[in-house]
Amino acid sequence: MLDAPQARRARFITFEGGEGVGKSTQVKRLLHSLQQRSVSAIRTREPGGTPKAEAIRSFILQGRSESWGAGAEAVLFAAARYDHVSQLIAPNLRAGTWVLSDRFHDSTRAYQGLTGGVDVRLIEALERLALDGNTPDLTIMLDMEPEAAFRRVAERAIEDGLALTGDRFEKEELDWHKRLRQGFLAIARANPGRCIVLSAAQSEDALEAAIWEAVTTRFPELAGMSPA
Ligand code: T5A
Repeated sequence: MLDAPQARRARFITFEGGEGVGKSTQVKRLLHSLQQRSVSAIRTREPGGTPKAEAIRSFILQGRSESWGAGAEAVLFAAARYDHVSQLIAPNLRAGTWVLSDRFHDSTRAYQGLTGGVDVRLIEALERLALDGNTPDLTIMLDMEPEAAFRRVAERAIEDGLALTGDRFEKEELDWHKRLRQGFLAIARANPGRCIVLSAAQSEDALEAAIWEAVTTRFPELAGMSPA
């Protein structure tokens, strides 16, 4: 049984995984489930979440930093994260609001570190500066074959009537995305107390139920709350 102060503590939950695995979809669904139970909660994303971090997002995803190399891009992601944590995430957690983030520091570990080859000492030093102790309480890793996730992204582009141009990272080769997937799984194995891996190759409803089960198991204070 949790004591009262612990029961009231706002939680920080991150969603991670490769391109198109369904992170944004499930962040929205979890936010809805929390708000239905009158839990104060917000959703945000990385890179981005604050005006300055969104400016860095546009710069990177347009490919303008690509020629600078993965190390410089890791620094840019960390600069965006520093602003995001200090201006949005930490103040909300302090005020008792749960924060759900669509990607966070594990994306830098996986994309720039394990897949991009940036020295782990740089990744860890940037992480310490940017997070300033705000490590997620729970990280939900959504895992599936990159080929299947790409099909989803392509279908979404067709439905939206958009050309499938892809951002800076979506353009990488399939092999690169397979290594990325292994990188996320390695992070989860190394952090079993924080990370849970769920198959993203199930329906949106089934995955939502699996996430809710994982969240209520980790935070039992939610289990007794009925939706309004
Ligand atoms: N990056 C980011 C780094 O390199 N380092 C870093 O430190 C950080 C923070 C961000 C890019 O930046 C890189 C990683 C990324 O390349 P982004 O636009 O945020 O760019 O990229 P993604 O996170 O990949 O965003 P996507 O929108 O492409 O993927 P999502 O959020 O995983 O997927 P979602 O929910 O949008 O769903 C995709 C499609 O699939 C359908 C949805 O309706 C949608 O059409 N779908 C499902 N279909 C069937 N079954 C399900 N269960 C489904 N769930 C969703």
